[in-house]
Amino acid sequence: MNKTWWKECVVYQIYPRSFADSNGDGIGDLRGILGKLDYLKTLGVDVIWLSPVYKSPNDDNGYDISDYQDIMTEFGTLADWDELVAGMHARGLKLVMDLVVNHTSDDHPWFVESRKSKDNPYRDYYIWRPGKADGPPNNWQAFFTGSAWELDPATGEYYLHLFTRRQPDLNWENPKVRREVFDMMHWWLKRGVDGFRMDVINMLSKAPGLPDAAPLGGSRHVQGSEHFICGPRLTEFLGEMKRDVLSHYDILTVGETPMVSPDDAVALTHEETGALNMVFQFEHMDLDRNFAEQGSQPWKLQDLKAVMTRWQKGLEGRAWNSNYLSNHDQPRPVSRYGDDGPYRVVSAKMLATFNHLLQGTPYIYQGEEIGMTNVAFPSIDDYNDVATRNVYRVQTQELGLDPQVALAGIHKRSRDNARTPMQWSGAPGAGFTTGAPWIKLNPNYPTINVEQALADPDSVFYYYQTLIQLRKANPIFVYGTYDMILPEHDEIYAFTRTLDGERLLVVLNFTATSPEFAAPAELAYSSAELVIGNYPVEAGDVRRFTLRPYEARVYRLA
Ligand code: TEU
Ligand code: CA
Repeated sequence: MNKTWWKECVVYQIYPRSFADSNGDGIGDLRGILGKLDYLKTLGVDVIWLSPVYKSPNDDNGYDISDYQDIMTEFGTLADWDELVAGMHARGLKLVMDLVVNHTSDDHPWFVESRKSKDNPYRDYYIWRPGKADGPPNNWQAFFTGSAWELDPATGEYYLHLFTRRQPDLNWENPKVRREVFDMMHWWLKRGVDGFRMDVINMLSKAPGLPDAAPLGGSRHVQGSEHFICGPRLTEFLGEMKRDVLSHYDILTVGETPMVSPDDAVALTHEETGALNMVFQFEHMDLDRNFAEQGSQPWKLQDLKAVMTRWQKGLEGRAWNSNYLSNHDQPRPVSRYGDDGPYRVVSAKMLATFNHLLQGTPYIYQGEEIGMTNVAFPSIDDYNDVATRNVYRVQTQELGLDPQVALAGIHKRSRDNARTPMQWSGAPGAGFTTGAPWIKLNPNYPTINVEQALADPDSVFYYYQTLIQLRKANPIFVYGTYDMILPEHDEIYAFTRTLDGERLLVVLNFTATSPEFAAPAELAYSSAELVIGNYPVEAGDVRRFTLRPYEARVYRLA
């Protein structure tokens, strides 16, 4: 397997709106990020991925872009951006930008032109169709509820939008669109960008004829997705992007790819032939999602083990995993896979051990490194996220769900769980802002915050720091082969990593109980040296021991 910097690095994701506010308007901004680079250096990460910072009317918090080559007014200016990237590079940090090119904002000048008339030169930049007698051109659904089509009165035709109606899909069949996107990518790369995280990049190619979809079922969680997930021209479009743009720079590329299998991922990221370095898969994120009810369901450790093992083995030697438990769209991992009550700190460390010991590049989402938790706001009015508000509206107004039940679902699933401001201190505004934050703080900021974490040698923060240092010092953390052991165990997730005659054993207790670990006979070792763990461990039998709640141990075997 080839050795590359993007396999060895650790990526930290920033959601700029919620990270650090430098001017007291309650909105995080670029100068706020600049002021925290030394904090990120202390943590030890190498790469920073910024969620979108481009001009946007913020229907979907920047994932609706109205100018790809300028900065969102509230976040600062291009000059601030230049200063930020210089500040990163001076500290040896790399910058990955979000590339959102499946769709634009409806405020983008291309769309403003496109909707004017059927013969406008920009008409074919988007996907327009006449309706059928009884409504939209087909039965596809949008991700954030409702039809994926919007009727535009100016021309009496519908345009396609897989996300909100203010996010019209670009027509990638049009070579002019591809040219515009590639030119824009060159422009940023020449300005100093070190890579791209590519939003819903596996949705660029839609099936010819845009046929009606089969009823929902299987792993397809949006009606119509079989006609736009990894569509017929996807590898061609990305191959063109690779030839035209990516291959000319030494960068990190990660595609966000909902609903893909390991085989799909290999097609996109194969060591020799793939267009991208890696993709974000969603199978582990979808285990606790009930698609039929747009709600939650309990997840089982057995399923998590099976999914992760399928990805680890499916990509082994052929492609590279990107490992994450958290991002700006997902509930907080400690509330979801761990315990946000008495075992918050140990379970956050156990999950960190898990994410950093899998083979692949680890991604950390802001606040994860101090064990930030979900939030339960008392009213729907406290929520900002367009997806959250849409689901609540449909559930309470169209499906007749009790508002309290709908709200309880939101507490579990809302994307705003990840978007409450970063908790820097216990001061009013949590050290995030001196003004009124754009979204409420999580009320636990007086106890869970960076200041507290930096003052406590036993904090989640320093555990992450140690994991990152271990990764840098031990190639086996990066390149070791993964093999699961004890596949049938309901409480323990255990696996080995092997490289050049060296072997690590990773033992993780995903429960608040105290299961016993017993090494399988075929795993031969007589001694084991603790590399890292989230509890003090005394000398004793290393083949058989009892785990404490959410305990994690990593041993080097001999
Ligand atoms: O998310 C794509 C995506 O599929 C999400 O809708 C995901 O299924 C959902 O958020 C899980 O709850 C990307 C961005 O990460 C997201 O923030 C954007 O809203 C979306 O694309 C549209 O650009
Ligand atoms: Ca600000």
